[in-house]
Amino acid sequence: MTVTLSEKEIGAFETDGVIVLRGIVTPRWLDRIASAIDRDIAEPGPFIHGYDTEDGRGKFHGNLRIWENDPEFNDFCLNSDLPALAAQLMRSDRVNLLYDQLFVKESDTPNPTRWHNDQPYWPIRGRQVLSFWFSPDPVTAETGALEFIRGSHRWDKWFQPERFGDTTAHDHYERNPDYEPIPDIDAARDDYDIVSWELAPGDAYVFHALTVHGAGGNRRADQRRRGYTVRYTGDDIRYDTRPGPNANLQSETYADGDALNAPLHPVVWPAQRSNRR
Ligand SMILES: O=C(O)CCC(=O)C(=O)O
Repeated sequence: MTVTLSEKEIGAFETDGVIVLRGIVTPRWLDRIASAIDRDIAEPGPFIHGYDTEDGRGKFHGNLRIWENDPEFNDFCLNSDLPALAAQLMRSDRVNLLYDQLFVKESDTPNPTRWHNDQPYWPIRGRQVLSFWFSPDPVTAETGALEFIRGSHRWDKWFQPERFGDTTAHDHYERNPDYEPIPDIDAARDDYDIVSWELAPGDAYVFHALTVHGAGGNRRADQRRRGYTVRYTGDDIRYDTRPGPNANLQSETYADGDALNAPLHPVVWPAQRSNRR
């Protein structure tokens, strides 16, 4: 049965732009997701965007929109408890799947994930949009736990997307004059309210699309960090044709200002009988 979140948890998400929910992905789902991740690494879907590692060590596999091609990710994104949790956190009557994404740092992969916020990468406007991020592996500071700047979603700043590293994908980001360059956060860490948590398998970070976040590399020689994230939108989200977003997330089926109502963004809450496999 889906967890009912407390007003305190929802309020913390609204104020801080990030919370941790413990034990929300069941062991059964975790097993299925772990196998699906390994399948995607072996036979990646079309949006693979692996990054070259900094000194040839380790491996950083990235991919997105994988739910469209893999039945396990599909079932999870559409039919797990996440849509009901997203509806509560966004106080939204309706939830659509935006897309899902992998960030797998194999053991001994030095690449950090640069500081950024997500919404500038996405062709949408509105406030009701969030991500769940979890891993079937234990996540520690040493393996690349995510770090967040608490409250940064309320800065209302849109930072210019940049690539996360040299990549096999053609992800060039058009400059948007309304976006700002991300400041050098690591050079002045004490000036920011940086928070991070270690995760056990089953725990998840939930964060707003404007919350600034990043991660260190995976410094452990014996521990993978298979990060999987699922993004959902709520009632107030509209398609936005501004320059800047990731080309693989744009769609010609929409005009500027449209609600997300194409099959690319299925309604997942209220639960739809047609989503059941
Ligand atoms: O897993 C990572 O290193 C980065 C994740 C991230 O940036 C995201 O899910 O938006």
